[in-house]
Amino acid sequence: FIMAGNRTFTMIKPHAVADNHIGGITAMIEAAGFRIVAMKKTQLSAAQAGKFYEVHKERPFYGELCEMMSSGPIVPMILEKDNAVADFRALIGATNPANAEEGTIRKKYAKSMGENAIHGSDSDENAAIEGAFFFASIEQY
Ligand code: DGI
Repeated sequence: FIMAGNRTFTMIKPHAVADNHIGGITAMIEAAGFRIVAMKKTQLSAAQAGKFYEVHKERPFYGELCEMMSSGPIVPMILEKDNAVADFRALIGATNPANAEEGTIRKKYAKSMGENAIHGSDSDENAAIEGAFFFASIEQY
């Protein structure tokens, strides 16, 4: 039985997949104590990226964000760990890689504010919504 709060959602962004960093990033995720519950390689259309990032639709970078996120394959995952959302935000580091702490995924793999290697849900509610966007229950083990 999985308690609420023990799961988060992530995806490896297109530039990091294109640069062959799936293995390096999933190794950091597992080494930090997360269990991979679901994982696949897929690609979003611009419209699907727009729906995923709908909360940002008024932000100036929304168009650029949707274009970047649909530019190539991504690797979405559901992860499990105690305190998953907060602990995963700590593991990925700051949105702007210039501010990302040593030892974080973004410190190692992010290239810029837009190409920042990886997504991490910001709340338990959004983790559930985002996980369900990509994965059916039969894909979550
Ligand atoms: O939760 P985060 O991914 O750390 O950051 P967020 O929820 O504020 O923004 C979502 C994504 O939008 C972020 O990972 C990259 C992109 N983004 C945020 N701020 C900027 C941005 N992209 C560009 N190009 N410029 C920004 O200022």
